[in-house]
Amino acid sequence: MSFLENINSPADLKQLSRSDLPILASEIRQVIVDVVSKNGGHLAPNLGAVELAIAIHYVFDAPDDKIIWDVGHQAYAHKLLTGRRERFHTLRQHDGICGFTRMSESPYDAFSTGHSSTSISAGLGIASAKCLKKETSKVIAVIGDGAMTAGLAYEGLNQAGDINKDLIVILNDNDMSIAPNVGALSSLLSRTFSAKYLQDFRQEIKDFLKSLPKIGVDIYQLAKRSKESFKTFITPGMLFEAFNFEYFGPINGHKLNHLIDILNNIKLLNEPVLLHVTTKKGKGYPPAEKNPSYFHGVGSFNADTGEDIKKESYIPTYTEVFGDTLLKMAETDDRIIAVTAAMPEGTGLVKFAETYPDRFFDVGIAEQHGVTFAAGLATEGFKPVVAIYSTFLQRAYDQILHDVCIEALPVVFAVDRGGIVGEDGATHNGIFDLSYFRSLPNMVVMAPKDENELVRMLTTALAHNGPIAVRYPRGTAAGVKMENQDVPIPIGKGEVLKKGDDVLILAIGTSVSEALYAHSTLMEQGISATVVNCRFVKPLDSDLIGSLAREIPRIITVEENVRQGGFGSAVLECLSDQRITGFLLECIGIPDTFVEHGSQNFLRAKYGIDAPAIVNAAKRLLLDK
Ligand SMILES: Cc1ncc(C[n+]2csc(CCOP(=O)(O)OP(=O)(O)O)c2C)c(N)n1
Repeated sequence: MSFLENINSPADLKQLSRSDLPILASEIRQVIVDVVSKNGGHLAPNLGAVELAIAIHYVFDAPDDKIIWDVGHQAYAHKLLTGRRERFHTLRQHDGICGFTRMSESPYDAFSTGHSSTSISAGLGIASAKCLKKETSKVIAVIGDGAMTAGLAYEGLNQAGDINKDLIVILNDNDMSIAPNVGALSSLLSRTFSAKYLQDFRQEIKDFLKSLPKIGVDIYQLAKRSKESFKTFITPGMLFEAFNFEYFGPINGHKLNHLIDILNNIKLLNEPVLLHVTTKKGKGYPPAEKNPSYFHGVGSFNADTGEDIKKESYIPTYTEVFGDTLLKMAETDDRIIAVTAAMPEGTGLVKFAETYPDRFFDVGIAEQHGVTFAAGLATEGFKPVVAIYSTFLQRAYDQILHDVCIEALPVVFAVDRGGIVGEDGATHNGIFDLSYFRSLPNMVVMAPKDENELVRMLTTALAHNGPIAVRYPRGTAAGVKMENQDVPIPIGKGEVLKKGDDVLILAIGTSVSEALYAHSTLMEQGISATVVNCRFVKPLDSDLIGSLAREIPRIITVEENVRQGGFGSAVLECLSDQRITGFLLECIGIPDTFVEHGSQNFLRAKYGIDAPAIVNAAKRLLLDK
């Protein structure tokens, strides 16, 4: 029997001797590779954090001690050690174990995560609450160097250092975000100093200071006396000590004995502490060590070879179509600039980055900054295209409003992963964007029905002199013929795809194909429908919608977005503004709930936003005379 099979809680882990722990680590790695190769998931981050999870649970007493895993994408070992071993094979499946930490899943998940860089703020809140409740248990936030590129992390550090709470931050530094990490902090962290180098450097500084006439010797004496002295002057500790954190490290995050010793010592302190741990992303699985970016988050693969087992599709993804189109457009327009927030691969911009390094900016996990940065570029006559997943762009709502929309700056938002994304679940579904974009004055909001329309919408966006968003889904495109790519779509114009007298189906984005399937099914049942691809959520084609609504007063709106404030709401407002009455309308969209993890198609059926749901709505409307 393996060690892991006997562990049902951290108390069982504590029964093991230290010499057993490396064997346990390799058992955990094997389970992770096995399950992720079948279900997909975040492989490389988890393999890098196995020893960290073991050491933390060996030393601390969860769930009294609170452990917060930033992003939560590296918490699989933590899940295996905290009573979820038997259900782990259900990882990321509907009703199974979530790919991130969830308070509702386990008392050992101290905070729900998915979006980056929240752990220090949440940890500080918990530490402050413990202080008010006079509890002495500990709070540990584990955060990656990638997550440290977000401003939110520094807001947390800044307050923590000020109010001096009992908070342990463990910086899991693997020199990688999804792609290689970016930014000035990253180069500070990756500086490793040999003892010899340090000696020589100190001597050089000493000589330099002493060589300064008069003041030099005094400064040298002062520097020598000061607690920080040279160590903080030239190590990453400098930064964290400036925030009033006690800094330890960097230490090797795969050496269990060392980790456990230092955590046992740190546990005795009652002030803000930062432990800097270096780890290897993908540790222990050669394909992931070799290609940590690819194995950051993967679909199913062959566990023996690391090779993708999905069938090669000749149809590109929407992301690829976007990336290739922007690359092509940038050839003839040197004002086009691409901006990504730590996701060059995910947003299809790798080729752009290679071809136009000067016109490509990876701002780190800093969506807010990325949007304001783009606004700055736009004020100077450039055409920034901000490519960010719908869910992460939620962070930058105020920047879109305040820095882009008020002055109607021409920033293009390429909103990838709009709609249900599937296995990543509630934190990652892009089902709010039509509503949040729609609420902003000066904003144009589009969603293509297929990849050909995506290209035309990008042409439209780059020709438009104001803020404009194009929202497209995760996954393979429709596989349609590409035509009229350079012809922009007139802003606010929809297109009638089918004509019929019984019901009017108004659809947007990928819901258009569901509407067309529904149209065929309804035809077979003797019901004729008009299907409109509305293309724009804002401005709506109010003339077209108004005139059709007068002719066919049984209306269905369809969108892969929450119903609140979305496309259907826009249609209702439009009909009411035109004083149109006497119609029946069903809004099909995501009900007022968070959509959990599961496959995209399963969830579309579960939440009633697919073709059968449209057919049922049509029948209900026809019965309701
Ligand atoms: C706000 C936000 N933007 C983007 C992401 C996508 N994302 C998930 S993990 C990750 C990289 C995190 O890097 P790091 O913190 O160093 O952890 P590692 O994966 O290297 O262990 C990114 C960009 C996210 N989860 N949240």
